[in-house]
Amino acid sequence: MTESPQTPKAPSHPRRIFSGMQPTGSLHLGNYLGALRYFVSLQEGEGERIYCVVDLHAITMRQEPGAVRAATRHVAAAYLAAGIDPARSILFNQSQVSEHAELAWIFNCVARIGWMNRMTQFKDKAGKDREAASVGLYVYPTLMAADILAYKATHVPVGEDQKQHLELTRDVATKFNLDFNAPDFFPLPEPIIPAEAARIMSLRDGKKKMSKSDPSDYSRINLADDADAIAQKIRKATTDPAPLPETVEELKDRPEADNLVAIYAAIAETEKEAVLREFAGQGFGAFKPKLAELAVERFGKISAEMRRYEADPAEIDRILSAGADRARALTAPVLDQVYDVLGFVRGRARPF
Ligand code: AQP
Repeated sequence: MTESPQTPKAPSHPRRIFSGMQPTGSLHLGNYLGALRYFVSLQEGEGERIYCVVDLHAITMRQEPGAVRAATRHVAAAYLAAGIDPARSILFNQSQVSEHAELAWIFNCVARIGWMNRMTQFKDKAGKDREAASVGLYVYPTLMAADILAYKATHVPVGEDQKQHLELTRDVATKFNLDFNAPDFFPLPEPIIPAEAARIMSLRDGKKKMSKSDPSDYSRINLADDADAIAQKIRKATTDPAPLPETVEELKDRPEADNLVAIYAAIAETEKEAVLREFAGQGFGAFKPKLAELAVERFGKISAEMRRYEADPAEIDRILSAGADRARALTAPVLDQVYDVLGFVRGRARPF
């Protein structure tokens, strides 16, 4: 059948979803509400799903080897407890699939220093003493581009904070395709950032995002926290003395209040407006116990499942290793093609 001008062109790259999380500490509510819950729901849709524990990213900051290994199992347990099914998604850790690092080197030679200098996450994470930051932290975005493009992934569910890195991934793909005269070799991956995806802030400081590596455990609700810990952290969360207002605009200069309302809305899968309609005029003495109740109800099962998985590290290792075999089957041919494009030979028995 010939293609008429009306027939939409078939996409040249099949839909493939890739995303990852760093094993840098305890996974928290922000990781879940901003990203992980979408990883799970995407299992219902079309396209292959590849979910990674990005341990090579973790070592861009100093880590104890034993801690990375434990955190890798912890993140894998969180994926599984949240509902990632290894039969429907490929679940593995990055360091077992060497093509990620291999492609990252090539992308270091494609990306420009000026691009890296614009990355806000480097500035945030390096802090004041940039000279002392690792080179790996600086080129973190090229490794992320390699993670995605080693699978020729077309869609990447991420939190709002990762949008800039995904734009850089598209720039790397575009430049590679152009530089090596390989049109459409790499797809230009699209972010999946649902409109309602929440950016969850620290329970201690409403202007800082909730983060795994925040030294204060009271700044976040960990997915592994039990009911008592969740309730206690919400009770102690920083707030102001005013009651909840009637409109979202009135939360603008009250970051901590805004954050707790946003968390409630995200867990209840509703809008902040709806939360304010229910709680306007009430103080935090009334609101916090309701939020704690909701959080315990929603996360109690996940945290119990996490503890169950974490009690069996051998089973987690088996799942990661089987996932890595499946991942390698996808990345090896892509790297072979990349080497061909570059004029290299990749470990195959043919003359140079
Ligand atoms: N506070 C957050 N709100 C919404 N989404 C968030 N994400 C992270 N924090 C929030 C999303 O979770 C995914 C995994 O993140 P990551 O492991 O790659 O690292 P990160 O973004 O640097 O997350 P953390 O928790 O802040 O870790 P550390 O402390 O190690 O830097 C991403 O999709 C991210 O957007």
